[in-house]
Amino acid sequence: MDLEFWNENVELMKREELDKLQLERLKNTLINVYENVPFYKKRLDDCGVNPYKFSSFEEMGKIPFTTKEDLRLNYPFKMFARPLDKIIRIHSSSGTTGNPTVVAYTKEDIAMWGDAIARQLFALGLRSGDAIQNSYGYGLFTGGLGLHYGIETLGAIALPVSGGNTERQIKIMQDFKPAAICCTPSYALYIAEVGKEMGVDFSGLSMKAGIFGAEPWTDVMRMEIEQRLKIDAYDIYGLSEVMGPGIACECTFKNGLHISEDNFIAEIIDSKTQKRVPKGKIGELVFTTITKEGMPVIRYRTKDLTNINYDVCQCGRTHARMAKTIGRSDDMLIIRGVNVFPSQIEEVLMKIKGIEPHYLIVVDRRNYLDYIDVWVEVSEDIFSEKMNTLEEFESSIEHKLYSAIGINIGVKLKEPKTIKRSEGKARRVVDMRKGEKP
Ligand code: DLL
Repeated sequence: MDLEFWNENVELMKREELDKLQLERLKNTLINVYENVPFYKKRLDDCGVNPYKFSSFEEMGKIPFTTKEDLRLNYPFKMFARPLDKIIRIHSSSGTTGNPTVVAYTKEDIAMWGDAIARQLFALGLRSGDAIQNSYGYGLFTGGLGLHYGIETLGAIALPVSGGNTERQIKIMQDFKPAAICCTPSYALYIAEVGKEMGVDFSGLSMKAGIFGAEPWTDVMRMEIEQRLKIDAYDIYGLSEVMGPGIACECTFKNGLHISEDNFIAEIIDSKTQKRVPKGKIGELVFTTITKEGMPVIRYRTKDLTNINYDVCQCGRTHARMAKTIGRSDDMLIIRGVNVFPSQIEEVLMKIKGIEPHYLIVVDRRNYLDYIDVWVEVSEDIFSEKMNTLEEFESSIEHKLYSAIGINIGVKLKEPKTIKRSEGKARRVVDMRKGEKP
Protein backbone atom coordinates (compact mmCIF):
# COMPACT_ATOMS: atom_id res chain seq x y z
CA MET A 1 0.00 0.00 0.00
CA ASP A 2 1.22 3.46 -0.90
CA LEU A 3 1.61 5.27 2.41
CA GLU A 4 1.53 9.04 2.28
CA PHE A 5 1.57 11.52 5.11
CA TRP A 6 0.28 15.02 5.66
CA ASN A 7 3.19 15.91 7.92
CA GLU A 8 5.70 13.09 8.07
CA ASN A 9 7.93 14.79 10.66
CA VAL A 10 5.12 14.93 13.18
CA GLU A 11 3.23 11.77 12.30
CA LEU A 12 6.25 9.44 12.37
CA MET A 13 8.00 11.05 15.34
CA LYS A 14 9.71 8.55 17.64
CA ARG A 15 8.19 8.09 21.10
CA GLU A 16 11.19 9.72 22.89
CA GLU A 17 10.94 12.77 20.64
CA LEU A 18 7.19 12.94 21.15
CA ASP A 19 7.65 12.77 24.93
CA LYS A 20 10.18 15.58 24.77
CA LEU A 21 7.93 17.71 22.57
CA GLN A 22 4.94 17.10 24.84
CA LEU A 23 6.83 18.05 28.00
CA GLU A 24 8.20 21.21 26.45
CA ARG A 25 4.74 22.24 25.20
CA LEU A 26 3.11 21.29 28.48
CA LYS A 27 5.53 23.51 30.39
CA ASN A 28 4.69 26.46 28.12
CA THR A 29 0.99 25.78 28.56
CA LEU A 30 1.34 25.64 32.36
CA ILE A 31 3.16 28.98 32.29
CA ASN A 32 0.41 30.40 30.07
CA VAL A 33 -2.42 29.36 32.39
CA TYR A 34 -0.45 30.30 35.53
CA GLU A 35 0.06 33.81 34.22
CA ASN A 36 -3.38 34.32 32.70
CA VAL A 37 -6.07 32.22 34.37
CA PRO A 38 -6.58 32.89 38.11
CA PHE A 39 -8.34 29.52 38.48
CA TYR A 40 -5.21 27.66 37.32
CA LYS A 41 -2.80 29.92 39.22
CA LYS A 42 -4.53 28.94 42.44
CA ARG A 43 -4.66 25.26 41.43
CA LEU A 44 -0.94 25.12 40.65
CA ASP A 45 0.02 27.06 43.79
CA ASP A 46 -2.16 24.77 45.92
CA CYS A 47 -0.59 21.56 44.58
CA GLY A 48 2.92 22.97 44.71
CA VAL A 49 3.72 22.72 40.99
CA ASN A 50 5.93 25.57 39.82
CA PRO A 51 5.37 25.87 36.06
CA TYR A 52 8.76 27.54 35.53
CA LYS A 53 10.54 24.52 37.00
CA PHE A 54 8.15 21.90 35.59
CA SER A 55 9.94 18.89 34.13
CA SER A 56 8.15 15.51 34.13
CA PHE A 57 4.99 13.49 33.50
CA GLU A 58 5.18 12.29 37.13
CA GLU A 59 4.94 15.87 38.31
CA MET A 60 1.99 16.37 35.96
CA GLY A 61 0.23 13.66 37.99
CA LYS A 62 0.15 16.00 40.99
CA ILE A 63 -2.00 18.59 39.22
CA PRO A 64 -5.71 18.28 40.11
CA PHE A 65 -8.16 17.43 37.33
CA THR A 66 -10.33 20.00 35.60
CA THR A 67 -14.02 19.09 35.39
CA LYS A 68 -17.06 20.34 33.52
CA GLU A 69 -18.20 21.83 36.83
CA ASP A 70 -15.01 23.94 37.01
CA LEU A 71 -15.76 25.31 33.55
CA ARG A 72 -19.36 26.02 34.52
CA LEU A 73 -18.31 27.88 37.66
CA ASN A 74 -16.05 30.07 35.53
CA TYR A 75 -18.80 30.77 32.97
CA PRO A 76 -18.63 32.48 30.57
CA PHE A 77 -15.11 33.89 30.04
CA LYS A 78 -13.09 33.29 33.19
CA MET A 79 -11.14 30.32 31.80
CA PHE A 80 -9.79 32.36 28.86
CA ALA A 81 -6.02 32.74 28.83
CA ARG A 82 -6.02 35.54 26.27
CA PRO A 83 -7.71 38.97 26.26
CA LEU A 84 -10.87 39.18 24.17
CA ASP A 85 -9.11 41.06 21.36
CA LYS A 86 -7.07 37.92 20.69
CA ILE A 87 -10.10 35.58 20.61
CA ILE A 88 -11.62 35.07 17.17
CA ARG A 89 -14.14 32.26 17.81
CA ILE A 90 -16.28 30.97 20.65
CA HIS A 91 -18.11 27.64 20.73
CA SER A 92 -20.29 26.26 23.45
CA SER A 93 -21.95 23.05 24.58
CA SER A 94 -25.72 22.82 24.65
CA GLY A 95 -25.94 23.04 28.44
CA THR A 96 -29.16 21.16 29.08
CA THR A 97 -28.44 21.28 32.80
CA GLY A 98 -26.87 24.40 34.31
CA ASN A 99 -24.57 26.79 32.49
CA PRO A 100 -23.25 25.63 29.16
CA THR A 101 -19.49 25.28 28.80
CA VAL A 102 -17.75 27.87 26.68
CA VAL A 103 -14.58 27.40 24.60
CA ALA A 104 -12.46 30.13 23.02
CA TYR A 105 -9.97 30.02 20.17
CA THR A 106 -7.29 32.44 18.98
CA LYS A 107 -6.33 32.70 15.31
CA GLU A 108 -3.48 30.23 15.96
CA ASP A 109 -5.87 27.81 17.71
CA ILE A 110 -8.18 27.80 14.71
CA ALA A 111 -5.20 27.14 12.42
CA MET A 112 -4.00 24.27 14.67
CA TRP A 113 -7.51 22.76 14.72
CA GLY A 114 -7.79 22.95 10.92
CA ASP A 115 -4.38 21.34 10.51
CA ALA A 116 -5.16 18.53 12.99
CA ILE A 117 -8.33 17.61 11.09
CA ALA A 118 -6.72 18.01 7.65
CA ARG A 119 -4.08 15.50 8.73
CA GLN A 120 -6.77 13.04 9.78
CA LEU A 121 -8.80 13.40 6.60
CA PHE A 122 -5.58 12.86 4.63
CA ALA A 123 -4.78 9.77 6.69
CA LEU A 124 -8.10 8.20 5.75
CA GLY A 125 -7.51 8.82 2.09
CA LEU A 126 -9.08 12.19 1.21
CA ARG A 127 -7.19 14.67 -0.97
CA SER A 128 -7.58 18.08 -2.60
CA GLY A 129 -10.12 17.87 -5.39
CA ASP A 130 -12.40 15.70 -3.22
CA ALA A 131 -15.69 17.31 -2.24
CA ILE A 132 -16.71 16.55 1.34
CA GLN A 133 -20.31 16.89 2.43
CA ASN A 134 -20.32 18.23 5.96
CA SER A 135 -23.62 17.31 7.57
CA TYR A 136 -22.64 18.02 11.17
CA GLY A 137 -24.67 20.88 12.62
CA TYR A 138 -23.19 24.34 12.08
CA GLY A 139 -23.48 26.74 15.00
CA LEU A 140 -22.18 26.78 18.53
CA PHE A 141 -21.70 22.99 18.22
CA THR A 142 -18.10 22.30 17.18
CA GLY A 143 -18.92 19.59 14.60
CA GLY A 144 -19.89 21.85 11.69
CA LEU A 145 -17.24 24.56 11.74
CA GLY A 146 -14.59 22.20 13.17
CA LEU A 147 -14.74 19.82 10.22
CA HIS A 148 -15.30 22.72 7.84
CA TYR A 149 -11.93 24.32 8.54
CA GLY A 150 -10.24 20.93 8.43
CA ILE A 151 -11.67 20.28 4.96
CA GLU A 152 -10.53 23.69 3.73
CA THR A 153 -7.07 23.29 5.27
CA LEU A 154 -6.75 19.98 3.43
CA GLY A 155 -7.50 21.91 0.26
CA ALA A 156 -10.56 19.77 -0.40
CA ILE A 157 -13.96 21.20 -1.31
CA ALA A 158 -16.24 21.89 1.66
CA LEU A 159 -19.96 21.34 1.11
CA PRO A 160 -21.34 23.02 4.26
CA VAL A 161 -24.76 21.40 4.22
CA SER A 162 -25.22 21.12 8.03
CA GLY A 163 -27.70 18.60 9.48
CA GLY A 164 -31.31 17.99 8.47
CA ASN A 165 -33.35 18.16 5.26
CA THR A 166 -32.40 14.63 4.40
CA GLU A 167 -33.85 14.49 0.89
CA ARG A 168 -31.76 17.51 -0.01
CA GLN A 169 -28.69 15.80 1.48
CA ILE A 170 -29.25 12.95 -0.95
CA LYS A 171 -29.79 15.25 -3.92
CA ILE A 172 -26.48 16.97 -3.11
CA MET A 173 -24.80 13.58 -2.92
CA GLN A 174 -26.15 12.74 -6.36
CA ASP A 175 -25.41 16.09 -8.00
CA PHE A 176 -22.18 17.36 -6.36
CA LYS A 177 -20.60 13.91 -6.18
CA PRO A 178 -18.82 14.17 -2.83
CA ALA A 179 -16.07 11.69 -2.02
CA ALA A 180 -17.09 11.66 1.65
CA ILE A 181 -19.72 12.64 4.17
CA CYS A 182 -19.28 13.82 7.77
CA CYS A 183 -22.15 13.38 10.25
CA THR A 184 -23.16 11.38 13.31
CA PRO A 185 -23.37 7.61 12.73
CA SER A 186 -27.06 7.66 13.62
CA TYR A 187 -27.72 10.33 10.99
CA ALA A 188 -25.77 8.28 8.45
CA LEU A 189 -28.23 5.43 9.00
CA TYR A 190 -31.17 7.78 8.59
CA ILE A 191 -29.73 9.10 5.32
CA ALA A 192 -29.35 5.51 4.13
CA GLU A 193 -32.97 4.81 5.02
CA VAL A 194 -34.36 7.88 3.25
CA GLY A 195 -32.14 7.14 0.26
CA LYS A 196 -33.55 3.63 0.04
CA GLU A 197 -37.10 4.99 0.10
CA MET A 198 -36.16 7.36 -2.74
CA GLY A 199 -34.83 4.39 -4.70
CA VAL A 200 -31.20 5.53 -4.58
CA ASP A 201 -28.51 2.97 -5.31
CA PHE A 202 -25.64 4.09 -3.10
CA SER A 203 -23.15 1.90 -4.89
CA GLY A 204 -23.74 4.06 -7.94
CA LEU A 205 -22.75 7.25 -6.09
CA SER A 206 -19.27 8.73 -5.74
CA MET A 207 -18.95 8.48 -1.96
CA LYS A 208 -16.14 6.33 -0.64
CA ALA A 209 -15.80 7.40 3.00
CA GLY A 210 -17.78 8.60 6.00
CA ILE A 211 -16.29 10.44 8.98
CA PHE A 212 -18.59 9.66 11.87
CA GLY A 213 -18.47 10.67 15.51
CA ALA A 214 -19.96 12.86 18.24
CA GLU A 215 -21.69 9.83 19.78
CA PRO A 216 -20.69 6.27 20.68
CA TRP A 217 -21.14 3.60 18.00
CA THR A 218 -19.99 0.02 17.85
CA ASP A 219 -18.10 -1.92 15.20
CA VAL A 220 -21.26 -3.84 14.30
CA MET A 221 -22.95 -0.50 13.67
CA ARG A 222 -19.98 0.39 11.47
CA MET A 223 -20.56 -2.72 9.35
CA GLU A 224 -24.23 -1.87 9.03
CA ILE A 225 -23.48 1.69 7.83
CA GLU A 226 -20.75 0.56 5.45
CA GLN A 227 -23.02 -1.99 3.89
CA ARG A 228 -25.99 0.38 3.54
CA LEU A 229 -24.09 3.42 2.26
CA LYS A 230 -21.41 1.44 0.37
CA ILE A 231 -18.56 3.37 1.95
CA ASP A 232 -15.73 2.95 4.45
CA ALA A 233 -16.85 4.34 7.80
CA TYR A 234 -14.22 6.00 10.02
CA ASP A 235 -14.50 7.07 13.62
CA ILE A 236 -13.62 10.64 14.65
CA TYR A 237 -13.58 11.67 18.30
CA GLY A 238 -13.52 14.94 20.17
CA LEU A 239 -15.21 17.09 22.73
CA SER A 240 -15.83 20.80 22.75
CA GLU A 241 -14.14 21.54 26.09
CA VAL A 242 -10.83 20.27 24.72
CA MET A 243 -11.22 21.57 21.13
CA GLY A 244 -14.01 19.79 19.26
CA PRO A 245 -13.77 17.03 16.62
CA GLY A 246 -10.28 16.00 15.58
CA ILE A 247 -8.68 15.10 18.89
CA ALA A 248 -8.44 11.57 17.51
CA CYS A 249 -9.43 9.82 14.29
CA GLU A 250 -8.97 6.50 12.53
CA CYS A 251 -6.64 5.95 9.60
CA THR A 252 -7.41 3.54 6.74
CA PHE A 253 -6.54 0.57 8.99
CA LYS A 254 -9.54 1.31 11.28
CA ASN A 255 -7.65 -0.11 14.19
CA GLY A 256 -7.98 2.58 16.85
CA LEU A 257 -8.16 6.36 16.64
CA HIS A 258 -4.79 8.15 16.37
CA ILE A 259 -4.66 10.82 19.05
CA SER A 260 -3.15 14.08 17.85
CA GLU A 261 -0.36 13.73 20.38
CA ASP A 262 1.58 16.80 19.31
CA ASN A 263 -1.45 18.82 20.48
CA PHE A 264 -2.87 16.79 23.34
CA ILE A 265 -1.58 14.64 26.16
CA ALA A 266 -3.94 11.75 26.91
CA GLU A 267 -4.02 9.94 30.23
CA ILE A 268 -6.28 7.11 31.35
CA ILE A 269 -7.37 7.11 34.96
CA ASP A 270 -9.47 4.93 37.20
CA SER A 271 -12.60 7.06 37.72
CA LYS A 272 -12.89 5.98 41.34
CA THR A 273 -9.30 6.17 42.63
CA GLN A 274 -8.42 8.94 40.13
CA LYS A 275 -5.02 7.32 39.68
CA ARG A 276 -3.44 6.59 36.29
CA VAL A 277 -4.06 2.98 35.21
CA PRO A 278 -1.28 0.79 33.74
CA LYS A 279 -0.68 1.27 29.99
CA GLY A 280 -3.32 -0.45 27.84
CA LYS A 281 -5.96 -0.77 30.58
CA ILE A 282 -9.47 0.63 30.22
CA GLY A 283 -10.42 3.73 32.18
CA GLU A 284 -11.50 7.33 31.86
CA LEU A 285 -9.81 9.53 29.28
CA VAL A 286 -8.21 12.74 30.53
CA PHE A 287 -6.86 15.35 28.14
CA THR A 288 -4.44 18.23 28.47
CA THR A 289 -4.12 20.66 25.59
CA ILE A 290 -0.50 21.61 24.87
CA THR A 291 -0.79 23.92 21.88
CA LYS A 292 -4.04 25.80 22.50
CA GLU A 293 -3.57 29.39 23.60
CA GLY A 294 -7.02 30.89 24.00
CA MET A 295 -8.39 28.39 26.49
CA PRO A 296 -6.08 25.56 27.42
CA VAL A 297 -7.43 22.86 29.72
CA ILE A 298 -5.21 20.91 32.09
CA ARG A 299 -6.11 17.30 32.87
CA TYR A 300 -9.73 17.61 31.73
CA ARG A 301 -11.87 14.64 32.74
CA THR A 302 -13.88 13.57 29.68
CA LYS A 303 -15.88 10.78 31.40
CA ASP A 304 -15.37 8.75 28.20
CA LEU A 305 -14.15 5.21 28.78
CA THR A 306 -11.54 3.61 26.57
CA ASN A 307 -7.94 2.32 26.48
CA ILE A 308 -4.86 3.47 24.61
CA ASN A 309 -2.49 1.45 22.45
CA TYR A 310 1.04 2.90 22.13
CA ASP A 311 2.29 0.42 19.49
CA VAL A 312 3.22 1.86 16.13
CA CYS A 313 0.27 1.43 13.73
CA GLN A 314 0.44 -0.58 10.50
CA CYS A 315 0.18 2.75 8.69
CA GLY A 316 3.52 3.74 10.22
CA ARG A 317 2.15 6.54 12.36
CA THR A 318 3.52 6.59 15.88
CA HIS A 319 0.78 8.60 17.56
CA ALA A 320 -1.03 6.44 20.10
CA ARG A 321 -4.45 5.03 19.28
CA MET A 322 -7.48 5.09 21.53
CA ALA A 323 -10.01 2.30 21.13
CA LYS A 324 -13.58 3.13 20.18
CA THR A 325 -15.13 4.39 23.41
CA ILE A 326 -17.40 2.04 25.35
CA GLY A 327 -19.46 5.08 26.31
CA ARG A 328 -19.46 7.72 29.01
CA SER A 329 -19.18 6.73 32.65
CA ASP A 330 -22.37 8.69 33.30
CA ASP A 331 -24.24 6.73 30.60
CA MET A 332 -23.51 3.50 32.42
CA LEU A 333 -26.70 1.96 33.78
CA ILE A 334 -26.56 0.04 37.01
CA ILE A 335 -29.37 -2.47 36.99
CA ARG A 336 -29.69 -4.74 39.97
CA GLY A 337 -26.00 -4.38 40.64
CA VAL A 338 -24.87 -5.08 37.08
CA ASN A 339 -23.17 -2.35 35.05
CA VAL A 340 -24.58 -2.06 31.55
CA PHE A 341 -23.45 0.23 28.75
CA PRO A 342 -25.82 1.07 25.90
CA SER A 343 -23.03 0.02 23.52
CA GLN A 344 -23.16 -3.56 24.91
CA ILE A 345 -26.86 -3.72 24.09
CA GLU A 346 -26.24 -2.25 20.63
CA GLU A 347 -23.56 -4.87 19.98
CA VAL A 348 -25.98 -7.73 20.67
CA LEU A 349 -28.91 -6.21 18.76
CA MET A 350 -26.96 -5.34 15.63
CA LYS A 351 -25.88 -8.94 15.16
CA ILE A 352 -29.46 -10.21 14.96
CA LYS A 353 -31.00 -10.66 11.54
CA GLY A 354 -34.46 -9.19 11.04
CA ILE A 355 -34.08 -6.13 13.23
CA GLU A 356 -33.23 -2.62 12.14
CA PRO A 357 -30.43 -0.48 13.64
CA HIS A 358 -32.95 1.75 15.41
CA TYR A 359 -33.46 1.19 19.11
CA LEU A 360 -34.28 2.91 22.37
CA ILE A 361 -33.32 1.75 25.84
CA VAL A 362 -36.02 2.46 28.40
CA VAL A 363 -35.11 2.31 32.08
CA ASP A 364 -37.80 2.32 34.77
CA ARG A 365 -38.60 1.10 38.27
CA ARG A 366 -41.35 -1.44 38.98
CA ASN A 367 -42.10 -2.72 42.48
CA TYR A 368 -38.93 -1.06 43.78
CA LEU A 369 -36.83 -2.86 41.19
CA ASP A 370 -35.00 -1.26 38.28
CA TYR A 371 -35.43 -2.84 34.90
CA ILE A 372 -34.51 -2.18 31.27
CA ASP A 373 -36.65 -2.62 28.22
CA VAL A 374 -35.28 -2.29 24.75
CA TRP A 375 -37.53 -1.06 22.03
CA VAL A 376 -36.25 -2.16 18.70
CA GLU A 377 -37.64 -1.96 15.20
CA VAL A 378 -38.13 -5.07 13.14
CA SER A 379 -37.72 -5.13 9.39
CA GLU A 380 -40.83 -4.89 7.19
CA ASP A 381 -40.92 -8.58 6.25
CA ILE A 382 -40.62 -9.79 9.86
CA PHE A 383 -43.30 -7.39 11.03
CA SER A 384 -45.89 -8.78 8.67
CA GLU A 385 -45.43 -12.25 10.18
CA LYS A 386 -47.92 -13.70 12.64
CA MET A 387 -48.14 -12.43 16.21
CA ASN A 388 -46.90 -15.65 17.84
CA THR A 389 -43.79 -15.67 15.65
CA LEU A 390 -43.08 -12.12 16.79
CA GLU A 391 -43.39 -13.15 20.42
CA GLU A 392 -40.96 -15.98 19.84
CA PHE A 393 -38.60 -13.54 18.16
CA GLU A 394 -38.81 -11.23 21.20
CA SER A 395 -37.94 -14.04 23.58
CA SER A 396 -35.04 -15.16 21.44
CA ILE A 397 -33.60 -11.61 21.52
CA GLU A 398 -34.16 -11.45 25.29
CA HIS A 399 -32.28 -14.69 25.60
CA LYS A 400 -29.34 -13.38 23.56
CA LEU A 401 -29.21 -10.22 25.68
CA TYR A 402 -29.26 -12.29 28.85
CA SER A 403 -26.39 -14.53 27.71
CA ALA A 404 -24.25 -11.57 26.68
CA ILE A 405 -24.96 -9.17 29.54
CA GLY A 406 -26.16 -11.32 32.41
CA ILE A 407 -29.40 -9.57 33.34
CA ASN A 408 -32.94 -9.82 32.09
CA ILE A 409 -33.65 -7.13 29.55
CA GLY A 410 -37.17 -6.98 28.15
CA VAL A 411 -37.56 -6.60 24.40
CA LYS A 412 -40.44 -4.78 22.73
CA LEU A 413 -40.48 -5.13 18.99
CA LYS A 414 -41.74 -2.03 17.24
CA GLU A 415 -43.21 -1.40 13.84
CA PRO A 416 -40.76 -0.19 11.19
CA LYS A 417 -40.06 3.58 11.34
CA THR A 418 -41.66 4.21 14.71
CA ILE A 419 -38.52 5.02 16.69
CA LYS A 420 -37.50 8.66 16.37
CA ARG A 421 -34.67 9.23 13.88
CA SER A 422 -31.84 11.62 14.68
CA GLU A 423 -30.19 14.28 12.56
CA GLY A 424 -27.51 14.91 15.18
CA LYS A 425 -26.64 13.02 18.34
CA ALA A 426 -29.06 10.13 18.85
CA ARG A 427 -30.88 9.75 22.13
CA ARG A 428 -30.44 6.09 23.02
CA VAL A 429 -31.59 5.98 26.63
CA VAL A 430 -34.79 7.18 28.28
CA ASP A 431 -34.72 7.07 32.06
CA MET A 432 -38.31 7.08 33.27
CA ARG A 433 -37.02 7.04 36.86
CA LYS A 434 -35.94 10.61 36.21
CA GLY A 435 -39.28 11.54 34.67
CA GLU A 436 -38.03 11.31 31.07
CA LYS A 437 -40.50 10.22 28.40
CA PRO A 438 -39.87 8.05 25.33
O1 DLL B 1 -19.37 15.88 19.83
C1 DLL B 1 -17.39 16.97 19.01
C2 DLL B 1 -17.43 16.16 17.77
C3 DLL B 1 -18.10 16.63 16.67
C4 DLL B 1 -16.77 14.94 17.71
C5 DLL B 1 -18.12 15.90 15.50
C6 DLL B 1 -16.78 14.19 16.55
C7 DLL B 1 -17.45 14.65 15.44
P1 DLL B 1 -19.42 17.55 22.31
O2 DLL B 1 -20.76 17.96 21.80
O3 DLL B 1 -18.75 18.40 23.33
O4 DLL B 1 -18.40 17.49 21.12
O5 DLL B 1 -19.57 16.07 22.84
C8 DLL B 1 -18.44 15.38 23.28
O6 DLL B 1 -19.41 13.26 22.64
O7 DLL B 1 -17.17 13.45 25.41
C9 DLL B 1 -18.11 11.77 23.90
O8 DLL B 1 -18.89 11.36 25.00
C10 DLL B 1 -19.00 11.90 22.68
N1 DLL B 1 -18.23 11.59 21.46
C11 DLL B 1 -17.67 12.43 20.59
N2 DLL B 1 -17.08 11.74 19.58
C12 DLL B 1 -17.28 10.42 19.85
C13 DLL B 1 -16.91 9.20 19.21
C14 DLL B 1 -18.49 16.71 20.00
N3 DLL B 1 -16.26 9.15 18.06
C15 DLL B 1 -18.81 13.99 23.72
N4 DLL B 1 -17.27 8.05 19.83
C16 DLL B 1 -17.59 13.18 24.10
C17 DLL B 1 -17.94 8.04 21.00
C18 DLL B 1 -17.99 10.33 21.07
N5 DLL B 1 -18.32 9.15 21.63
